[in-house]
Amino acid sequence: MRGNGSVSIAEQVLAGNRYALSRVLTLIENDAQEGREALKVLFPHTGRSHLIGVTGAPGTGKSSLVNRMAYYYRHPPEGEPKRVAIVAVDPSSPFTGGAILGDRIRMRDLSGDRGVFIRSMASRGALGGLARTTAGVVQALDAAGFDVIFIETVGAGQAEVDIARLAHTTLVVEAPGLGDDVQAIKAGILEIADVLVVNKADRPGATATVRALTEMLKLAHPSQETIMHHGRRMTLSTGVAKKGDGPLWVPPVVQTVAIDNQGIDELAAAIARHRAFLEETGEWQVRDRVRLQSELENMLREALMQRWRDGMADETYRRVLEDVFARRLAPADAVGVLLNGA
Ligand SMILES: Nc1nc2c(ncn2[C@@H]2O[C@H](COP(=O)(O)OP(=O)(O)OP(=O)(O)O)[C@@H](O)[C@H]2O)c(=O)[nH]1
Ligand SMILES: [Mg+2]
Repeated sequence: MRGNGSVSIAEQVLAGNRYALSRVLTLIENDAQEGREALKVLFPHTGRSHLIGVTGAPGTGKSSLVNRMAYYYRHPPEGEPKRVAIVAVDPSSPFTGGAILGDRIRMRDLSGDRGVFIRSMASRGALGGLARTTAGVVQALDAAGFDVIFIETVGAGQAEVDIARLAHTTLVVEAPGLGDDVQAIKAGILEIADVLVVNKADRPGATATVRALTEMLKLAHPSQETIMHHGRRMTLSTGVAKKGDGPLWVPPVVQTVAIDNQGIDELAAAIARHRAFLEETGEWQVRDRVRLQSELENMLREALMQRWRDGMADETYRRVLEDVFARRLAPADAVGVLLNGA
Protein backbone atom coordinates (compact mmCIF):
# COMPACT_ATOMS: atom_id res chain seq x y z
CA MET A 1 0.00 0.00 0.00
CA ARG A 2 1.16 3.54 -0.73
CA GLY A 3 2.27 5.74 2.14
CA ASN A 4 -0.72 8.02 1.61
CA GLY A 5 -3.18 5.13 1.44
CA SER A 6 -5.31 6.56 4.25
CA VAL A 7 -5.55 9.92 2.49
CA SER A 8 -6.80 8.21 -0.58
CA ILE A 9 -9.40 6.16 1.27
CA ALA A 10 -10.68 9.35 2.95
CA GLU A 11 -10.89 10.98 -0.47
CA GLN A 12 -12.88 8.02 -1.75
CA VAL A 13 -15.26 8.48 1.19
CA LEU A 14 -15.64 12.16 0.30
CA ALA A 15 -16.34 11.15 -3.29
CA GLY A 16 -19.25 8.99 -2.13
CA ASN A 17 -17.68 5.53 -2.31
CA ARG A 18 -19.73 3.29 -0.01
CA TYR A 19 -17.17 0.51 0.04
CA ALA A 20 -14.46 2.93 1.18
CA LEU A 21 -16.87 4.26 3.81
CA SER A 22 -17.47 0.75 5.19
CA ARG A 23 -13.74 0.14 5.34
CA VAL A 24 -13.03 3.43 7.08
CA LEU A 25 -15.73 2.70 9.65
CA THR A 26 -14.12 -0.66 10.41
CA LEU A 27 -10.71 0.97 10.75
CA ILE A 28 -12.18 3.54 13.14
CA GLU A 29 -13.99 0.84 15.14
CA ASN A 30 -10.73 -1.07 15.48
CA ASP A 31 -8.97 2.13 16.51
CA ALA A 32 -6.44 1.50 13.73
CA GLN A 33 -3.82 4.11 12.85
CA GLU A 34 -5.17 4.24 9.27
CA GLY A 35 -8.60 5.10 10.66
CA ARG A 36 -7.17 7.92 12.75
CA GLU A 37 -5.34 9.29 9.71
CA ALA A 38 -8.52 9.14 7.63
CA LEU A 39 -10.46 11.02 10.32
CA LYS A 40 -7.93 13.86 10.16
CA VAL A 41 -8.66 14.27 6.46
CA LEU A 42 -12.42 13.91 6.94
CA PHE A 43 -12.73 16.28 9.90
CA PRO A 44 -12.90 19.59 7.96
CA HIS A 45 -15.90 18.16 6.09
CA THR A 46 -17.91 17.45 9.24
CA GLY A 47 -20.45 19.58 11.09
CA ARG A 48 -23.29 19.47 8.59
CA SER A 49 -25.32 16.41 9.63
CA HIS A 50 -28.25 16.54 12.03
CA LEU A 51 -27.26 13.99 14.69
CA ILE A 52 -30.29 12.34 16.28
CA GLY A 53 -29.77 10.11 19.32
CA VAL A 54 -32.40 7.45 19.98
CA THR A 55 -32.34 5.75 23.35
CA GLY A 56 -34.69 3.88 25.67
CA ALA A 57 -35.27 0.53 27.36
CA PRO A 58 -34.75 -2.71 25.40
CA GLY A 59 -37.54 -3.64 23.00
CA THR A 60 -39.42 -0.33 23.10
CA GLY A 61 -39.26 -0.16 19.30
CA LYS A 62 -36.25 2.08 18.72
CA SER A 63 -35.01 0.19 15.64
CA SER A 64 -38.52 0.01 14.17
CA LEU A 65 -38.99 3.74 14.73
CA VAL A 66 -35.62 4.65 13.24
CA ASN A 67 -36.45 2.51 10.25
CA ARG A 68 -39.75 4.34 9.76
CA MET A 69 -38.10 7.71 10.21
CA ALA A 70 -35.41 6.84 7.67
CA TYR A 71 -38.10 5.82 5.20
CA TYR A 72 -40.00 9.05 5.89
CA TYR A 73 -36.91 11.17 5.21
CA ARG A 74 -36.25 9.23 2.01
CA HIS A 75 -39.85 9.79 0.83
CA PRO A 76 -40.89 13.10 2.40
CA PRO A 77 -44.41 14.44 1.71
CA GLU A 78 -42.73 17.63 0.52
CA GLY A 79 -39.21 18.84 -0.23
CA GLU A 80 -36.06 16.97 -1.13
CA PRO A 81 -35.29 13.50 0.25
CA LYS A 82 -32.58 13.48 2.90
CA ARG A 83 -29.65 11.08 2.95
CA VAL A 84 -29.85 9.02 6.12
CA ALA A 85 -27.29 7.02 8.10
CA ILE A 86 -28.16 4.76 11.01
CA VAL A 87 -25.66 3.73 13.68
CA ALA A 88 -26.94 1.05 16.05
CA VAL A 89 -24.77 0.91 19.15
CA ASP A 90 -25.16 -2.08 21.40
CA PRO A 91 -22.95 -1.61 24.46
CA SER A 92 -24.19 -4.51 26.57
CA SER A 93 -25.87 -6.71 23.98
CA PRO A 94 -28.21 -8.76 26.19
CA PHE A 95 -31.22 -8.16 23.90
CA THR A 96 -29.90 -8.98 20.48
CA GLY A 97 -33.25 -10.52 19.49
CA GLY A 98 -34.95 -7.14 19.19
CA ALA A 99 -31.99 -5.64 17.43
CA ILE A 100 -31.95 -8.38 14.82
CA LEU A 101 -35.66 -8.02 14.17
CA GLY A 102 -35.29 -4.28 13.79
CA ASP A 103 -32.51 -4.93 11.31
CA ARG A 104 -34.69 -7.33 9.32
CA ILE A 105 -37.41 -4.73 8.96
CA ARG A 106 -34.76 -2.35 7.72
CA MET A 107 -33.49 -4.83 5.19
CA ARG A 108 -36.92 -5.07 3.59
CA ASP A 109 -37.83 -1.38 3.44
CA LEU A 110 -34.50 0.27 2.89
CA SER A 111 -32.25 -2.22 1.14
CA GLY A 112 -30.99 -1.10 -2.23
CA ASP A 113 -31.50 2.58 -1.38
CA ARG A 114 -28.12 4.25 -1.80
CA GLY A 115 -29.33 7.22 0.21
CA VAL A 116 -29.37 5.04 3.32
CA PHE A 117 -26.37 3.61 5.15
CA ILE A 118 -26.76 1.29 8.14
CA ARG A 119 -24.02 0.36 10.54
CA SER A 120 -24.17 -1.81 13.66
CA MET A 121 -21.49 -1.36 16.28
CA ALA A 122 -20.69 -4.18 18.63
CA SER A 123 -19.37 -3.71 22.11
CA ARG A 124 -15.61 -3.31 22.02
CA GLY A 125 -13.46 -2.80 25.06
CA ALA A 126 -14.39 -0.23 27.67
CA LEU A 127 -17.59 1.79 27.40
CA GLY A 128 -15.62 5.02 27.23
CA GLY A 129 -13.89 3.50 24.20
CA LEU A 130 -17.24 2.75 22.63
CA ALA A 131 -18.38 6.34 23.03
CA ARG A 132 -15.14 7.48 21.40
CA THR A 133 -15.27 5.09 18.45
CA THR A 134 -18.95 5.99 17.97
CA ALA A 135 -17.90 9.64 17.78
CA GLY A 136 -15.39 8.72 15.06
CA VAL A 137 -17.92 6.66 13.13
CA VAL A 138 -20.42 9.54 13.27
CA GLN A 139 -17.77 11.99 12.05
CA ALA A 140 -16.97 9.79 9.05
CA LEU A 141 -20.67 9.52 8.15
CA ASP A 142 -21.05 13.28 8.59
CA ALA A 143 -18.13 13.89 6.20
CA ALA A 144 -19.63 11.38 3.76
CA GLY A 145 -22.55 13.78 3.39
CA PHE A 146 -25.46 12.17 5.24
CA ASP A 147 -28.03 14.83 6.15
CA VAL A 148 -29.36 12.92 9.13
CA ILE A 149 -27.53 10.41 11.32
CA PHE A 150 -29.53 8.32 13.80
CA ILE A 151 -27.55 6.90 16.71
CA GLU A 152 -29.48 4.13 18.47
CA THR A 153 -28.43 3.00 21.95
CA VAL A 154 -30.15 0.67 24.41
CA GLY A 155 -30.85 1.62 27.99
CA ALA A 156 -30.17 4.57 30.20
CA GLY A 157 -26.71 4.07 31.64
CA GLN A 158 -23.73 6.38 31.54
CA ALA A 159 -22.68 5.01 28.15
CA GLU A 160 -26.02 6.01 26.63
CA VAL A 161 -25.83 9.42 28.21
CA ASP A 162 -22.31 9.88 26.81
CA ILE A 163 -23.41 8.78 23.37
CA ALA A 164 -26.52 10.98 23.56
CA ARG A 165 -24.20 13.91 24.17
CA LEU A 166 -23.01 13.42 20.60
CA ALA A 167 -26.47 14.25 19.30
CA HIS A 168 -28.13 17.55 18.48
CA THR A 169 -31.53 16.02 19.19
CA THR A 170 -32.13 13.12 21.57
CA LEU A 171 -35.28 10.99 21.37
CA VAL A 172 -36.11 8.93 24.45
CA VAL A 173 -38.40 6.05 23.51
CA GLU A 174 -40.87 4.59 26.00
CA ALA A 175 -43.52 1.90 25.61
CA PRO A 176 -46.63 1.22 27.70
CA GLY A 177 -46.55 -1.64 30.18
CA LEU A 178 -42.91 -1.52 31.14
CA GLY A 179 -43.91 -0.90 34.74
CA ASP A 180 -46.81 1.27 35.83
CA ASP A 181 -44.78 4.22 36.92
CA VAL A 182 -42.53 4.27 33.86
CA GLN A 183 -39.65 2.70 35.69
CA ALA A 184 -37.37 2.86 32.70
CA ILE A 185 -37.52 6.63 32.83
CA LYS A 186 -35.13 7.96 35.40
CA ALA A 187 -34.41 11.57 36.16
CA GLY A 188 -31.19 11.30 34.15
CA ILE A 189 -32.94 10.20 31.00
CA LEU A 190 -35.48 13.01 31.27
CA GLU A 191 -32.54 15.39 31.39
CA ILE A 192 -31.18 14.21 28.05
CA ALA A 193 -34.57 13.94 26.25
CA ASP A 194 -35.39 16.57 23.64
CA VAL A 195 -38.39 14.61 22.45
CA LEU A 196 -40.17 11.91 24.46
CA VAL A 197 -41.71 9.19 22.31
CA VAL A 198 -44.38 6.82 23.58
CA ASN A 199 -44.18 4.05 21.00
CA LYS A 200 -46.52 1.02 20.87
CA ALA A 201 -49.39 3.43 21.38
CA ASP A 202 -51.61 0.60 20.07
CA ARG A 203 -51.03 -1.19 23.37
CA PRO A 204 -53.19 -0.68 26.45
CA GLY A 205 -51.84 1.91 28.85
CA ALA A 206 -50.39 4.29 26.29
CA THR A 207 -52.45 7.22 27.55
CA ALA A 208 -51.39 6.45 31.12
CA THR A 209 -47.75 6.41 30.03
CA VAL A 210 -48.13 9.77 28.32
CA ARG A 211 -49.76 11.14 31.47
CA ALA A 212 -47.03 9.69 33.69
CA LEU A 213 -44.31 11.24 31.54
CA THR A 214 -46.04 14.60 31.49
CA GLU A 215 -46.38 14.42 35.28
CA MET A 216 -42.72 13.53 35.64
CA LEU A 217 -41.77 16.52 33.55
CA LYS A 218 -43.77 18.67 35.97
CA LEU A 219 -42.44 16.95 39.07
CA ALA A 220 -38.90 17.41 37.86
CA HIS A 221 -39.26 20.84 39.38
CA PRO A 222 -40.98 21.56 42.70
CA SER A 223 -42.72 24.73 41.50
CA GLN A 224 -44.35 22.62 38.77
CA GLU A 225 -43.90 25.55 36.46
CA THR A 226 -40.35 25.11 35.42
CA ILE A 227 -38.15 22.10 34.91
CA MET A 228 -34.45 21.50 34.68
CA HIS A 229 -33.27 20.53 31.24
CA HIS A 230 -29.64 20.31 30.16
CA GLY A 231 -28.92 21.96 33.47
CA ARG A 232 -31.17 24.91 32.67
CA ARG A 233 -34.50 25.89 34.06
CA MET A 234 -37.41 26.10 31.68
CA THR A 235 -41.13 26.72 31.69
CA LEU A 236 -43.32 23.68 31.37
CA SER A 237 -45.54 23.36 28.33
CA THR A 238 -44.96 21.49 25.12
CA GLY A 239 -42.70 22.90 22.50
CA VAL A 240 -41.02 26.25 22.75
CA ALA A 241 -41.73 28.43 25.77
CA LYS A 242 -40.68 31.99 26.53
CA LYS A 243 -38.85 32.51 29.76
CA GLY A 244 -36.53 35.28 30.84
CA ASP A 245 -33.77 35.70 28.31
CA GLY A 246 -35.36 33.96 25.34
CA PRO A 247 -37.14 30.89 24.10
CA LEU A 248 -36.50 27.60 25.89
CA TRP A 249 -37.20 24.09 24.74
CA VAL A 250 -39.56 21.84 26.65
CA PRO A 251 -39.57 18.22 25.45
CA PRO A 252 -42.87 17.36 23.75
CA VAL A 253 -44.40 13.89 24.26
CA VAL A 254 -45.23 12.21 20.93
CA GLN A 255 -47.21 8.97 20.52
CA THR A 256 -46.27 6.52 17.75
CA VAL A 257 -47.10 3.04 16.48
CA ALA A 258 -43.95 2.13 14.58
CA ILE A 259 -45.34 -1.15 13.21
CA ASP A 260 -48.34 0.69 11.69
CA ASN A 261 -46.41 3.77 10.61
CA GLN A 262 -48.56 6.00 12.87
CA GLY A 263 -47.32 9.22 14.42
CA ILE A 264 -44.19 9.23 12.25
CA ASP A 265 -45.08 12.57 10.64
CA GLU A 266 -45.75 14.08 14.10
CA LEU A 267 -42.39 12.79 15.28
CA ALA A 268 -40.70 14.22 12.19
CA ALA A 269 -42.43 17.56 12.89
CA ALA A 270 -41.22 17.54 16.52
CA ILE A 271 -37.67 16.83 15.34
CA ALA A 272 -37.90 19.62 12.75
CA ARG A 273 -39.17 22.04 15.43
CA HIS A 274 -36.28 21.08 17.69
CA ARG A 275 -33.80 21.63 14.89
CA ALA A 276 -35.29 25.04 14.13
CA PHE A 277 -35.10 25.86 17.83
CA LEU A 278 -31.41 24.88 17.96
CA GLU A 279 -30.62 27.03 14.94
CA GLU A 280 -32.64 30.07 16.03
CA THR A 281 -31.17 30.15 19.53
CA GLY A 282 -27.57 29.38 18.60
CA GLU A 283 -27.85 26.17 20.62
CA TRP A 284 -26.82 24.17 17.53
CA GLN A 285 -23.43 25.82 17.64
CA VAL A 286 -23.24 25.53 21.43
CA ARG A 287 -23.81 21.78 21.27
CA ASP A 288 -21.28 21.46 18.47
CA ARG A 289 -18.67 23.27 20.57
CA VAL A 290 -19.45 21.31 23.74
CA ARG A 291 -19.09 18.08 21.78
CA LEU A 292 -15.80 19.05 20.16
CA GLN A 293 -14.35 20.40 23.39
CA SER A 294 -15.16 17.24 25.30
CA GLU A 295 -13.75 15.13 22.46
CA LEU A 296 -10.55 17.16 22.50
CA GLU A 297 -10.26 16.93 26.27
CA ASN A 298 -10.84 13.17 26.29
CA MET A 299 -8.12 12.69 23.71
CA LEU A 300 -5.81 15.02 25.57
CA ARG A 301 -6.41 13.16 28.82
CA GLU A 302 -5.59 9.85 27.14
CA ALA A 303 -2.49 11.24 25.43
CA LEU A 304 -1.16 12.84 28.62
CA MET A 305 -1.78 9.66 30.56
CA GLN A 306 0.00 7.64 27.88
CA ARG A 307 2.95 10.02 27.77
CA TRP A 308 3.26 9.93 31.53
CA ARG A 309 2.95 6.12 31.55
CA ASP A 310 5.70 5.84 28.91
CA GLY A 311 8.10 7.90 31.00
CA MET A 312 7.37 6.12 34.26
CA ALA A 313 9.24 3.02 35.41
CA ASP A 314 6.82 0.27 36.51
CA GLU A 315 9.02 -0.31 39.51
CA THR A 316 8.62 3.30 40.71
CA TYR A 317 4.88 3.26 40.14
CA ARG A 318 4.50 0.05 42.13
CA ARG A 319 6.58 1.42 44.99
CA VAL A 320 4.46 4.58 45.22
CA LEU A 321 1.26 2.49 45.04
CA GLU A 322 2.51 0.34 47.93
CA ASP A 323 3.19 3.49 49.95
CA VAL A 324 -0.40 4.60 49.34
CA PHE A 325 -1.78 1.13 50.24
CA ALA A 326 0.22 1.21 53.49
CA ARG A 327 -1.15 4.68 54.26
CA ARG A 328 2.37 6.07 54.29
CA LEU A 329 1.59 8.43 51.43
CA ALA A 330 -1.64 10.29 50.70
CA PRO A 331 -2.91 9.94 47.09
CA ALA A 332 -2.47 13.67 46.55
CA ASP A 333 1.18 13.45 47.63
CA ALA A 334 1.63 10.35 45.47
CA VAL A 335 0.48 12.37 42.44
CA GLY A 336 3.14 14.97 43.25
CA VAL A 337 5.82 12.29 43.54
CA LEU A 338 4.77 10.53 40.33
CA LEU A 339 4.49 13.71 38.24
CA ASN A 340 7.82 15.00 39.40
CA GLY A 341 9.33 11.72 38.31
CA ALA A 342 10.71 10.89 41.73
N1 LIG B 1 -47.42 -3.52 19.18
C1 LIG B 1 -46.37 -2.85 18.74
N2 LIG B 1 -45.19 -3.50 18.60
C2 LIG B 1 -44.13 -2.80 18.15
C3 LIG B 1 -44.20 -1.42 17.82
N3 LIG B 1 -42.99 -1.02 17.42
C4 LIG B 1 -42.17 -2.08 17.51
N4 LIG B 1 -42.86 -3.17 17.93
C5 LIG B 1 -42.33 -4.51 18.15
O1 LIG B 1 -41.52 -4.51 19.31
C6 LIG B 1 -40.43 -5.41 19.14
C7 LIG B 1 -39.09 -4.70 19.38
O2 LIG B 1 -38.91 -3.77 18.34
P1 LIG B 1 -37.49 -3.16 18.01
O3 LIG B 1 -37.69 -2.09 17.00
O4 LIG B 1 -36.51 -4.22 17.68
O5 LIG B 1 -37.14 -2.52 19.44
P2 LIG B 1 -35.75 -1.93 19.96
O6 LIG B 1 -36.09 -0.89 20.95
O7 LIG B 1 -34.91 -1.52 18.81
O8 LIG B 1 -35.12 -3.20 20.64
P3 LIG B 1 -33.60 -3.34 21.20
O9 LIG B 1 -32.68 -2.76 20.16
O10 LIG B 1 -33.40 -4.81 21.39
O11 LIG B 1 -33.57 -2.59 22.49
C8 LIG B 1 -40.57 -6.01 17.76
O12 LIG B 1 -41.24 -7.23 17.87
C9 LIG B 1 -41.41 -4.98 17.03
O13 LIG B 1 -42.15 -5.54 15.97
C10 LIG B 1 -45.49 -0.78 17.96
O14 LIG B 1 -45.65 0.42 17.72
N5 LIG B 1 -46.51 -1.54 18.44
MG1 LIG C 1 -32.91 -2.02 18.34
